[in-house]
Amino acid sequence: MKPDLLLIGTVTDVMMTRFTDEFTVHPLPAADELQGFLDTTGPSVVAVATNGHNGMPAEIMAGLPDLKIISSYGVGYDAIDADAAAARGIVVTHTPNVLNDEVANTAIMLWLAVSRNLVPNDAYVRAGRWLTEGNTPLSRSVQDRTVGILGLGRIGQAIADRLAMFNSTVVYHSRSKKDVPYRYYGDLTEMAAASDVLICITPGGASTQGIVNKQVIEALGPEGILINVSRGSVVDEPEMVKALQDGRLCGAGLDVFDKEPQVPQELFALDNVVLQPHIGSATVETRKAMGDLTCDNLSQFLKDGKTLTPVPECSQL
Ligand code: A2R
Repeated sequence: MKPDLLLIGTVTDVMMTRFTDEFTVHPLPAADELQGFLDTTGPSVVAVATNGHNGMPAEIMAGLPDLKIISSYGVGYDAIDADAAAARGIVVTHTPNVLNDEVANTAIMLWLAVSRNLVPNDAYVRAGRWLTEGNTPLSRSVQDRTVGILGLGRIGQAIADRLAMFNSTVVYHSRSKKDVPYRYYGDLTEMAAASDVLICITPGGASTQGIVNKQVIEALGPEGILINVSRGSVVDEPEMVKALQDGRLCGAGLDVFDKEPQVPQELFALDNVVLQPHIGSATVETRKAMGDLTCDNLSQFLKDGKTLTPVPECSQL
């Protein structure tokens, strides 16, 4: 008898094959069938496979009394109550490191696109306006800028590494000072005031909710560019939208949104923003690596009760 696994969200065929090799897989039932599923099958479910977006709803976790592992596809796990899981002895795993380069590349791509007017210029050429109206306005250089990184962790460091190519002055804000050759700001507003660009790459969740607030946006200022590849919740979205509309913020490159896939409609009318549908890590190569690690964590757990990449809250389990 294979152990029971509850699958939340969709996965690739490769992942599904690996899951079904080792588990009896139960896709998450529709809302009106959920309670029936929890009553009948819930008691035998030992594993959940999910992702950073769908997470682990508390009412489902409560209905799985023998749950032992939640393997999440993605590095951010703000949609999973890891403390509550750890308190029940449930290990939560995620997929750190394998996506550092990809998300860092996405951050740089967004910054270049916003600074150099990539999207409006492309539209200009396609509309035939180059022929009739001549050259477009000059853009702003990404060379020799001060770039503030909010969250100098695994991905933040990969972003900093890339910034050397642009002769950037890298500064950062995180909860603690790191042993790195970049200036640390304990105060985010102060860092924003000193930065030409603010790149957000912290986790989401309560501790970072809206920390890029009105004050930080004002400090970044009318010449400043905001790049968000972390979570939409990190930025006060209504304040950001107003600042972009009023020219109090120069531009923004956004891969994430507070209520995604809903995006504030006001942004659609703005030329100074580049909008992406949360694709920071979404390449064939990186998503494969994330899928492999999601499966490897489950396989390892079945083998010896250990996991490869538990979240910090569960590292002592
Ligand atoms: O705890 P610290 O001092 O190491 O700082 C972490 C920082 N961070 C914060 N900074 C300011 N205020 C906070 N409340 C706060 N909470 C955390 O974010 C650290 O420098 C960084 C997170 O780094 P890692 O844990 O290595 O995460 P990784 O792999 O870089 O991914 C970051 C996020 C994910 O959670 C997803 O939301 C997104 O990127 O894909």
